[in-house]
Amino acid sequence: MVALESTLITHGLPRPKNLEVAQALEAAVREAGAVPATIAILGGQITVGLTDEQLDYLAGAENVRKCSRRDLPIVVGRGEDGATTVAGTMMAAHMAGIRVFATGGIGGVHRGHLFDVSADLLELGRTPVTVVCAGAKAILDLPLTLEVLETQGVPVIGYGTDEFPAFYSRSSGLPIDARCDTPEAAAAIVRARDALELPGGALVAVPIRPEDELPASEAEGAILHALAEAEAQGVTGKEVTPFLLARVAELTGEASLRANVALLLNNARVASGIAVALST
Ligand code: PSU
Ligand code: MN
Repeated sequence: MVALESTLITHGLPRPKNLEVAQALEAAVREAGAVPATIAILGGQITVGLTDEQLDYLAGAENVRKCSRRDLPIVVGRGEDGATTVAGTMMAAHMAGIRVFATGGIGGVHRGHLFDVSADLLELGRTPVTVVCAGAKAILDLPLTLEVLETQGVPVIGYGTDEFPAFYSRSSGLPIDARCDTPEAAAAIVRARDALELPGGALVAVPIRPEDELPASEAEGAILHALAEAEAQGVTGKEVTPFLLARVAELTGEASLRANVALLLNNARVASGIAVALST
């Protein structure tokens, strides 16, 4: 089983592309021989494995709350709808016994706002779910994000790479903790973590494929522009990540959106391979 998150559906991708991508991710997991479970909160129920109708509803819903750890009791207690972030999805996946989760990029430490540390990083330190991603979102401070992962005791595995990937582009120049070139090699580390009864998860960082990559210089220009706008407009808290990603997509003429979709599909395939390896 491979968990998939819902914040990217409600806050990450524009309509109607969001539904298309959510369905394509589920299809990619099935093609790779695993079972997808898209996770969200619907009417206060933590829902693991949305039906086609539920996916369709969520993709069209307005003002759905972005749910990290702190939001979960609020949305459940009030019987509301919520889209789970990486942290929220990890929690729900673990409750349901799912060990592998595919996403685009995790949250991290925001540039210039060193106390804005995504709850994703702390969740990775406490919940035993393996998160497959293309690194942390490039809008973040990647060196500091890796520092916090180290503090949290999270092994960072580079999948087919010696470097921490930079989301839209393949390299950041930053080292990972271990390189794995096969699903079995990654599964062996996950199994060891379980056997050692360590509390947290593991991060598998998969670089975007070369043909889908957005040159780092191109992405960085748009990111710097979007960051300046966020400062000027006083965007803060949980709004920062969706704001920056949407602006980067606009500023790159959708090239970042294409890269985002490509890396999501790639991560879904790798996660499925690891889930299959863990099940055998
Ligand atoms: N993808 C997007 N927009 C988002 C997110 C993903 O296009 O907002 C979510 C992810 O689910 C990630 C979260 O877990 O942003 C990190 O946000 P924060 O920095 O508020 O923790
Ligand atoms: Mn944040």
